[in-house]
Amino acid sequence: MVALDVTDENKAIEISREVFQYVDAIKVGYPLVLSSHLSIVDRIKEITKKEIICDFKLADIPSTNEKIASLTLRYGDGIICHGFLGEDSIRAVQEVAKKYGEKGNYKKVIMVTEMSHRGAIQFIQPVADELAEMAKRLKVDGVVAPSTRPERLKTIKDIVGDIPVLSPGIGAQGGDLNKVLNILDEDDYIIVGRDIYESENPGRRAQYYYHILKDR
Ligand code: U5P
Repeated sequence: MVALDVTDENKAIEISREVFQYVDAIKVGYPLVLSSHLSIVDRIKEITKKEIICDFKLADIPSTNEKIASLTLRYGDGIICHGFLGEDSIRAVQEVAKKYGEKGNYKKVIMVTEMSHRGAIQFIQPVADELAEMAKRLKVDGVVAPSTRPERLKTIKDIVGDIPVLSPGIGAQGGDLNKVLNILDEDDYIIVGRDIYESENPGRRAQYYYHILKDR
């Protein structure tokens, strides 16, 4: 999954065209959407025909989460929310996704357990296992867990079982793909941003990851 955190709409489109054949999904976040519009998701989808996940890390009370999720899922195929707000905030997002599902549009609700940066050790890590247990209980469609700390990735993966893991931290954040390859299954994703979109040839860089993952 490529993270398209560029702040120029045209650049985002250009990179999408270069990398789409090597990725399973595209993740957009605030950098791109705030510098353009949420409808950029439609444009990228039209070009790539790939799953688009909106990484908005929802972290609010249920009724506000619900509003943000309703607006976001008009465009994205999935939405990432924080788990530390508690069960009701996640359930509110799942309710929205369910309504879309009833109309035939499956939407994924993905929950953050432990983040990949160093600061996550301070407050999130101490409760991350419990968050993973909650994710499993709520049957979310995916969880985010760090490639920067393979042992934590493994623990969280063991807790969530068959729920797919989305793992950022490879490349720019120092995570080593070789150290997580044997932890991740076929349904899991690595998320790579800067190492692809800041490279001289994003297409070739995405292809590099594609081959490693495909040939393992
Ligand atoms: N992301 C993380 N760590 C997390 C959750 C999400 O890095 O724990 C997101 C970042 O916001 C970025 C992408 O969009 O994943 C990683 O980008 P990069 O470090 O590969 O450039």
